[in-house]
Amino acid sequence: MKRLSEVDPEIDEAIRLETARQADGLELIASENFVSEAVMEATGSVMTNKYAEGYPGRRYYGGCEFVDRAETVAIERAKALFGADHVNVQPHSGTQANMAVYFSVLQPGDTIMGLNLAHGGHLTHGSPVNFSGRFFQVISYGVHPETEQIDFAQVKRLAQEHKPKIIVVGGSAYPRILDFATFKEIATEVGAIVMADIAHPAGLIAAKLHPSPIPHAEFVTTTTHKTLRGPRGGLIMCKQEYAAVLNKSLFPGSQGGPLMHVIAAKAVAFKEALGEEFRVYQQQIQRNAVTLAEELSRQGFRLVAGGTDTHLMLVDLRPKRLTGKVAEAVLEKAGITVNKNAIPFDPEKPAVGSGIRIGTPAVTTRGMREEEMRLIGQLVAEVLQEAADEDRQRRVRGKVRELCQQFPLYAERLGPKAKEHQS
Ligand code: DSN
Repeated sequence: MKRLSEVDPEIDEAIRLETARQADGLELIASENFVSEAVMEATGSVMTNKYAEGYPGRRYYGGCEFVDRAETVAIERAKALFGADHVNVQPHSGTQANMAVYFSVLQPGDTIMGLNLAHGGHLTHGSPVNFSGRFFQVISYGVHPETEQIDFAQVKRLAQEHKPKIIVVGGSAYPRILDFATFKEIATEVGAIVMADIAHPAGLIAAKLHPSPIPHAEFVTTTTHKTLRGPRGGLIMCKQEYAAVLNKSLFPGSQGGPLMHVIAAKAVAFKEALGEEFRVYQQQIQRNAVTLAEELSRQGFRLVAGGTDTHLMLVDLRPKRLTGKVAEAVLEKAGITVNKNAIPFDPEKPAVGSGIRIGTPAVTTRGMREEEMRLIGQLVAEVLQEAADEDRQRRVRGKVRELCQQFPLYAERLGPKAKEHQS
């Protein structure tokens, strides 16, 4: 069989350069991580060749004996990991997981409530530019202007007034603990279903370092590739009474053939997450986030909601007279990858943003700990103190490279071209 480098040198080179970019820079995007070699091997396996519409034992294709085995193992492991009644491992993404839940219990035009995207929510929780905002009536709740944490008085008032069918709990830029129990109380009072979207804290929840939504939510959705450190994909859990309607809503309702190679890789990631090492890893993510937040505060940055309980933090750059867009760009020149992000009550457009979001899952996977977090906080400050100073960016780029070399990533996979690119 011909190797990729022979068949398609252009794509081979792009992959090698991306491998080098990942190895050679500090990945602080809160939703990214580095999977294990075992997860990557399953993702790149022959299971990509198989059509398997349906569910284990009830497929629309022959030859499903072994993919059935992989999917059943993935389901059982996810149930054990989160303590869920029912699991569907087929969503291709978090968005498709959320879509399948909505279409299992809602009709177009029904009302949903979710956290405002500009306050840390997610596109699929009712943004007008997303299917969720186009198909449903959306009532957004937000954070309190003083605490910058979820304003439960507002959640309660809006829920009583609008009687949503679903209350969505979760988001993509909320640094504090999600209080699922209080959401459940409000939902019960107004007859709503709770859907917890735990895409961000899923790993912390699996490791029991963040409260679990399972006792409080009829549906729980997540991606598998953030703190959970699995392949790129989605997952849905629900109470047994919704199992049949949910499965139908996912297939044939909103997806066709499942990605069996990704499902096999999800199974591998869940096995890893069930081990003791994973708990230690999640504890370190949290400690690293707290340490980095403290260092950034010491360096004079304002953190939204006063800091973090999780793996991520939001830095308000307005006091530094910087935008998120500029900060993202100059940090990238220094080899530090973050994303611009809206902060609550942001005066800037989303494409500019007044903040950056920073997360510790990926650097923690490399083995970095508190000492490195303090150094990273200082490097971020060094760059942002004089954002126009290109010498500074080059100087920090060198320090970032040195730090990354002490914590190698996929070292054995680096081909000669990637190594050239690194040097
Ligand atoms: N885009 C993801 C994130 O970065 O948080 C959410 O879907």
